[in-house]
Amino acid sequence: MIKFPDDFKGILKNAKKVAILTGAGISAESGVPTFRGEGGIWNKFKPEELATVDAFMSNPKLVWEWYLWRRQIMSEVGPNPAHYALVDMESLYDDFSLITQNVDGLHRMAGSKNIYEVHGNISLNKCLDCSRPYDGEINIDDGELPQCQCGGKIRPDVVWFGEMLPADIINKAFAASERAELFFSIGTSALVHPAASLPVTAKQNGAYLVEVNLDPTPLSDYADYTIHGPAGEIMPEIVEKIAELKEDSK
Ligand code: BJW
Ligand code: ZN
Repeated sequence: MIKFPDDFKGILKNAKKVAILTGAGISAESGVPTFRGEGGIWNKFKPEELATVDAFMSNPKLVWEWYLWRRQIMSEVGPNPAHYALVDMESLYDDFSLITQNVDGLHRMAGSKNIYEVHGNISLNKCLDCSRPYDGEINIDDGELPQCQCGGKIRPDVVWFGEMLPADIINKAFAASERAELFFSIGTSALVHPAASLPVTAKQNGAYLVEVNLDPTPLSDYADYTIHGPAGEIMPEIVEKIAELKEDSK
């Protein structure tokens, strides 16, 4: 059972503009490994070995093996109660933006609408050189890696370290954070920038900042309210409370 202090209840009931930032932790209960911490995929693989252009240039087969392994996991899982709670939450607020660092597509699969995927989508491919989308098969078994018509190497359409985030999407994510009255940071270690700056931007612009995470993060002491626990249990309880508060005030 979560506690609902008065200031939290007040903002849940009265906020009109809400923004959410999600990270790998929201998909953990679906069976998608997180990046860091216990069970994190990067306990086995160092990020700088795999999620950079340099790594891809020097060993594209290894990087593709990693992505195909993750695609396989993601093709076998579905949204969990936290994803579905955010679908319901969207229907309770006039201005609702769901910013996700996740590349797994589970928010879309659950039915959320106003989504900003700031780190791309693992199911898409593009050319390393000209960025043209590529929807052919990726078959790395024969040693031949897929190539664009321009001759460039085909890569997953995700954002690697040292790369710019898609400008239109991250700009909209910052705008939503600046105007938010209520901001939730859910299941992210809040370490990777610029996404990790979004909750700070929101609070600096007057939002009430809530963190939902299993463990403490650099944001925990800064947030107005921090709830430690699994997102799949916490988020449905919060959304049920919002519906109840709004119903009572009718
Ligand atoms: C649960 C749970 C449950 C578990 N319930 N909770 C400013 C300061 C310092 C550095 C930088 C800076 N600005 C830029 C940088 C450099 C760099 C960066 O941030 N480095 C830091 C690590 C120090 N950033 C970049 O390079 C970015 N680009 C950029 O800034 O471009 C401009 C530029 C260019 C050139 C030079 C300089 C600037 C790009 C970042 C791209 C990140 N890409 C990845 C890979 C995506 C593709 C793929 O999936 O393979 O994105 S890295 C990886 O980390 C992935 C994630 O989206 C991201 C964040 O991870 P997330 O989601 O937070 O997951 P975890 O695992 O870290 O945390 C899970 C959390 O859930 C934990 O807290 C658990 O406790 C919790 N949890 N189960 C609730 N059930
Ligand atoms: Zn190309």
